[in-house]
Amino acid sequence: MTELVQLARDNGVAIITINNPPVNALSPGVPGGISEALDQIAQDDGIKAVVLIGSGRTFVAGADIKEFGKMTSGNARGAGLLPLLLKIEDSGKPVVVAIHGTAFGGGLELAIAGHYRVAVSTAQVGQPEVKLGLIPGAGGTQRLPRLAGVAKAVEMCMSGNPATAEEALRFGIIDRIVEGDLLTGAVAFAREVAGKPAPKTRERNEKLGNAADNAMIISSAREAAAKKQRGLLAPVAAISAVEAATKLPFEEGCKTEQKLFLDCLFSEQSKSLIHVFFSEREVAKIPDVPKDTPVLPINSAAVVGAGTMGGGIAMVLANVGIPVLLKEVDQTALDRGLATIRLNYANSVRRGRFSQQSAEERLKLITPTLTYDDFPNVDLVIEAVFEGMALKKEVFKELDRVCKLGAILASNTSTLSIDEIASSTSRPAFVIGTHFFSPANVMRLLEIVRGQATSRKVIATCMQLSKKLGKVGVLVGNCRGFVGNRMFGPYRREAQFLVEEGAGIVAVDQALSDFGMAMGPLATGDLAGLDVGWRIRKEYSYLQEPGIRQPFVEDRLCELGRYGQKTGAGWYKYDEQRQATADPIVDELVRKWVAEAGIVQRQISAAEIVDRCLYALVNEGARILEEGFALRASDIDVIYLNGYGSPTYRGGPMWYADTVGIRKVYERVSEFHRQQGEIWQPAPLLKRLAEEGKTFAEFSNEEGAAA
Ligand code: 3H9
Repeated sequence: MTELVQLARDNGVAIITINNPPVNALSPGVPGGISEALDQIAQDDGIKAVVLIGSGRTFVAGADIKEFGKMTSGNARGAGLLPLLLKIEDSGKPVVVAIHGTAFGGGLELAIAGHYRVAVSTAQVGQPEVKLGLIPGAGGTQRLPRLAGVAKAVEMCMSGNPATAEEALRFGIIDRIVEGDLLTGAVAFAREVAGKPAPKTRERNEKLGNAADNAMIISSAREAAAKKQRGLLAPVAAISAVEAATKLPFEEGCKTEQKLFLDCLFSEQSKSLIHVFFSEREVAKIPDVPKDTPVLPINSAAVVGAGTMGGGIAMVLANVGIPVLLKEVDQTALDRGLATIRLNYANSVRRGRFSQQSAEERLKLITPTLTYDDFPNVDLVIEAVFEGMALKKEVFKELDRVCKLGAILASNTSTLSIDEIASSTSRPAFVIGTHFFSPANVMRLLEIVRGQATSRKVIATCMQLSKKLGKVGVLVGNCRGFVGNRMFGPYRREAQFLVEEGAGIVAVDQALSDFGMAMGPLATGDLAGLDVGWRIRKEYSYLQEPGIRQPFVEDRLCELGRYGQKTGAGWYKYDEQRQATADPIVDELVRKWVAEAGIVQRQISAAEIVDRCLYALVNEGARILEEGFALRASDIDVIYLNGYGSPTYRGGPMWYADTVGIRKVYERVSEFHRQQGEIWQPAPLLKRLAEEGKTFAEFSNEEGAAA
């Protein structure tokens, strides 16, 4: 037997332990090891029952995702698992699977091939394959409905969301929740069932329901997938695979599942989603801030500014139990901020996210204040005042005066220089950017901006804190707009140019929404408020190079008071419920302004809209990468996926460029350069990679960069 699987005996019960840290993935060697153990058990007359358990922090988190990239149509069939699962099911001695941590993907498929399952109360079970663009590929779509019923199986396989132990018990996925030591409980259970006939999951057809009910379940699942999982192939395939379980005998159903699994496995979507999975873990790895870097305790915090962002950030902190002071300059602003927080919490209670009691507890953790009196006690301050350098510097000067040494002073600025802000303090090593995205209590992204002097300890603390807050923290360098907004500028610039050149407003947004973006760029502007960018453009107008084309329609809309959703009109017009409709007045105005500017309009295809907007992102991303303001291309992808509504199944803009082919992207960018002038100068890195036939991913792996 391999080191990955161990066999022990306890008075007539065999204990098979999977030992493949960190998550006991079913890497090569694990299925073989279990199979060998079963062979030995079959020959040992002294053994009456079997317990299968995982060592370390979890049962089995699934197939080894790293192996998927190596699979070809020749070697991918069930990744060697299917025969093992039949062997477990056919074992003459009952197999009790003991679950702690997670039984995910192939891990749950392994578990439900056993005759019984016991779990600790904190365990979770799930088929998260769709999140990787896959479906269960080792019988999960066929066995799960036989245990949990068709509706629950469809829900789990199409959403990828896990069930708690309690839920799993209720649905028949597990048979008992064990209090106390799991192995002891599992062995006791095994003794209870030893010698009795053991049920084979694949023969348990009683929960498969009837044709009419199943047709309803399947059709409403398809409808929901089309709405909520727009553009994703795997959920649709998962539904079809469970449908096969309701219509075909087990073996035939497994064949259908295999075919659908392989279609998914070799799809571009799955490769992109697997890229996303590893990118989101890679992001935490910072070459000069290793895992063992000491961190500072964050037991209390303060937020300066109770506007939309400040209030949201205070909620984020309170949500994880960190008491937070919320400071404003006057009572009216403070009251307004608190009222918004109360409303947001009430909405969460109404939507069933948490209980009234929990909302009250969170609210109690937020202490409103008009002074800095209690600031000397806090471990972290996040400044979220109006976006203006003079004001930020004033606030930081004050924070420097009142806060204890060792407190982290963070700014939520979205564009301004962290170094300049830090220069107003006597402790730039403790100053950092924590750029939350709106709404702060919802969006997962947190750009962590490293200044020249920011200490490693402070970076490590903020990275750790981001995880605690349920955010994906991405370390970026200190350039204007950091990574996300610096790239968003050219992206939105192109959207506006396209409108000036003759593409309709709706056509621009529709093309990008069809590409998979959560929202089109013009509608996004309306949501964020067009006046925000307008003000920033005015503040930085001295930086604009003369002779470089600038979009002008949005500024004109702002001059007319059309700031977007908040004023009921922007690119679109909005009703009371903030539902957008096209506004012919804007079309008319655009035509007039464009004619006055001497721009001749033309027909523009959806493909050109997508290329112009996406490649503007990519070209700027390439500059950021080469200049070292992002550590790797995949970090940029993580930013776009979690903060800007980029579709996960395209893997983020840099990955998308890799999949299109850097040479092709470079040629198209060069074409835009010839047509549109200097703003489309290809990034030197894009040119180099195109010439060398390389990808952004290869650049990151080989050369890396220092943020
Ligand atoms: C599948 O099973 C298909 C089947 O139907 C069968 C087909 C035949 N493989 O997330 P963490 C690594 S598809 C390889 O930071 P946590 C991860 O990269 C699979 N590696 O920890 C990281 O490495 P590093 C279905 C894996 O405690 C380390 O483990 N299963 C795998 O926050 C720690 O991970 C899934 O989709 C894996 N399966 O969360 C489950 N899983 O330290 C995917 C993890 O080098 N996994 N790693 O960066 C998860 O959801 C979470 O990792 C889990 C732990 C909840 C388990």
